[in-house]
Amino acid sequence: MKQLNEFAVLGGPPVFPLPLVVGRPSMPDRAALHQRVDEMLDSHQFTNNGLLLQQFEQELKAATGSRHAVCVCNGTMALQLLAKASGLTGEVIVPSMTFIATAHALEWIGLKPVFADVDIDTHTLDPASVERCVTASTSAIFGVHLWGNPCDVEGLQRIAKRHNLKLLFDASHAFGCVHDSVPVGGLGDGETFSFHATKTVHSIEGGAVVTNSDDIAERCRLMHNFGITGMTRIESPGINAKMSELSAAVGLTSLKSFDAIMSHNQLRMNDYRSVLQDVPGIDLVIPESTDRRNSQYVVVRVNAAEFGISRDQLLETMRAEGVFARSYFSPGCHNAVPYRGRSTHIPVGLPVTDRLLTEVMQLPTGAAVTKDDVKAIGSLLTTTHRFSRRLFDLLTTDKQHRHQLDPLRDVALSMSDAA
Ligand code: T4K
Repeated sequence: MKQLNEFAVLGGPPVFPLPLVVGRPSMPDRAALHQRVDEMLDSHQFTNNGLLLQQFEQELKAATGSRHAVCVCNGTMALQLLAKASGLTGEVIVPSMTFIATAHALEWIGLKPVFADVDIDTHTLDPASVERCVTASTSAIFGVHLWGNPCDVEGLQRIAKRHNLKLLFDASHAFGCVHDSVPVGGLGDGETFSFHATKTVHSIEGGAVVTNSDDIAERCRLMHNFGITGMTRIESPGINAKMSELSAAVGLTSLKSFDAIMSHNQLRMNDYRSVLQDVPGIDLVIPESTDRRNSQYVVVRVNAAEFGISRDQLLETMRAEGVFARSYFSPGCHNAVPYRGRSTHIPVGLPVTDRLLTEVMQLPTGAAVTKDDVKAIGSLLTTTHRFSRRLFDLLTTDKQHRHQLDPLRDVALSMSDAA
C-alpha cells in the first residue's frame, strides 16, 4: 500500500513502469495470419472483392445472423454509406455521448446531426429526449450502442414508426453483443461496425454495414465501389470505400479469436467488479442484462464527492502510475466544432450527457491486462481514495510545488490521513 509521498504524481515510482492502456490491439494468431497473407500473395488479388473479403463477409453474416454484410475501409465510411444508402436527408438524431465520428460522418455528407440526451444507466439515446428533437426535417434516428450496451431499440422503434423515420445504429462498440436474443447487426434498418485496431474484432482499419434490407445492402455495395457494376457500367454516384484483402485477412483471423478475447474480457470485468466493490465513489457501469455483452470497455463513474477527488484528478493520478485510463468522449460532440453553441444542432438540454461526460472513465482491459494488474489497479484506487483529501489539496495547488514537498512532512501527513 502506497504512502502519500510515494504517489507517482508527487514524484514517487509508478505502479506500472510499462503503462497499461485502453485500446491495446489484440494480436491475431500469427501463423494463421501469415498463411492467409501467403494465400493473398499467391492469388495476386489484393483488393476489389477478393476471396478473403468474401469469406470475411460470410463469417460476419453468420456471426450477426444478418442477411447482408458489406465490408468497408473503416467504421466512419460505414456510417456514411449506411446513411446514403438509406436515403437520409436533413436532420438525423444522434447522441452527443459518442466518438466524434458518429456526428462528423453525417455532417461531412451534408446531413445535420441533432443531439439528443442519453439514459443515465445505459448511456444510450433516451427516447423521451429523441422525441423532443423530431422536426419536419428529421429523416432518421441514428443510435449508438455505447460501450456495447444496446440502445432502447423498442422505444426508438416506436418513435421512428410514429414519425416515419429510419432507425439505424452505430454498433462500433457492440460486435458480439445481443439485444433481447437478437444479435447486434440485425437491429433497426441497418447497423455499422468499426474494425479499427482498438476494437475486439479488428482488421487494423476497417468496418462494415450489416443489414437485413436487400435494398440498403445493394446500394451500399454499389456505392462503395464508385457506383460501378460489371466492368464499366456506372449506375450511381459512389466512392472508394472498399476493404483490402490484407485487412480482410486480419479481420478473419481476429474473428477466429473473438470468443477467446471476449471470455478474457469477461474475466477481467469480473475482477474489476470484485476489486471495485469496496471503493467508495467508483461505480462500474454494467446495466442489468441476461443478454451477451462483449465487455470490451470497462467503464466506471467517478462520484467526486464520495471518492474525494474529481474524475480528471483521478485520471492524472492514475496516468502518473502508468494506468492510462481514458475519459471518452469528453467534452462531448455537442461541445466540438462545428456544433458547439448552435441551437440547430442542440435543440434540447443534455443534462445527463453533460453529467456523464465529467464522471465517466474507462479502465484498461483486453489481452494485455492480467488479473494481477486489475488487483493492483484496485489497490491503487483504494489508496487514492484513502489519501484523497491530501491529494485533492496538492492536485489543486500549483503543479511545480508537488516536487518540492518536504518528504518528512509528507510521511507525517500520510500517516495522519491513513489513521
Ligand atoms: N463510432 C464510434 C462509436 C466509434 O467509437 C468509432 C471509433 C467510430 C464510429 C469510427 O470508427 P473508425 O472510422 O475509427 O473505424 C480510438 C479509435 O481511433 C477509434 O476507432 C475509436 N472509435 C475510438 C473510440 O478510439 P483512440 O483515441 O483511443 O486511439 P489511440 O490511438 O489513442 O489508441 C488507444 C490506445 O491503444 C493508445 O494508448 C495506444 C494503443 N494502440 C493504439 C493503436 C491504434 C496501440 O498500442 N496500437 C495501435 O495500433 O481512438
